[in-house]
Amino acid sequence: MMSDDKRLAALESVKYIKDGMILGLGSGSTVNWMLRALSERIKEGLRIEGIPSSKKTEKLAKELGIPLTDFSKTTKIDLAIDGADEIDGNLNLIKGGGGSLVREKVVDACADELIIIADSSKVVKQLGAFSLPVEVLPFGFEVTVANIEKLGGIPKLRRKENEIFVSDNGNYILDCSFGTIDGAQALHEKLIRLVGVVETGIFSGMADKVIVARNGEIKFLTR
Ligand code: ABF
Repeated sequence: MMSDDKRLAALESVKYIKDGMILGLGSGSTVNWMLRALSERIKEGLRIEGIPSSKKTEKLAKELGIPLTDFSKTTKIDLAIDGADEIDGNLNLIKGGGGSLVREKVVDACADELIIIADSSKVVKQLGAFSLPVEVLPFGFEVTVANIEKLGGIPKLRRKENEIFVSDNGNYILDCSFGTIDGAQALHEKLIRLVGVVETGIFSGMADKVIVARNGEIKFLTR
């Protein structure tokens, strides 16, 4: 069962959390399992402070009694634990399915170490089956759509319950199909230069370790 595997990967990641750490808290259902396990460790006396990467994560962390801090208090994150939508053999990631890619990238890039947790369905030979989320400014997003199309993408404005989805940062998300993505970082660099693009869901060269669970077994992927 995929959710059991997500939970297994999450439980394994909590072993890497040490007393006194500042933790980057990612987003998504796999991370939510990690938050629940972390909450139990805190009840047993573990002292950490977390910086959440989305309003959803912040809400659940508060409900679970996980002490939180923010970048106004510290710009040092010892360890970030996050999920992913696709993971290739070089640990390039596609993230953003949950709409939190911008804050996730800020938190994950700041961390001294980034651990990604996932079930095996996320591991792919090549990125691209999952449409690439790109966060864009609402103003003039139609121009950004046209510019992404010129790069060969097929952008689709993300909607939620028939409304345009708005990120925690007040921006829109374009889910862009590029087919199989050969050069993830090169594509990111083309996209990030487009006026109106805030951030892309390509996380290249960031993950230090990936904990993957498949049918109850844990595997570790490293770069
Ligand atoms: C988050 O984890 C997002 O970037 C990504 O979409 C999500 C994966 O979702 P889940 O853990 O629910 O499969 O970091």
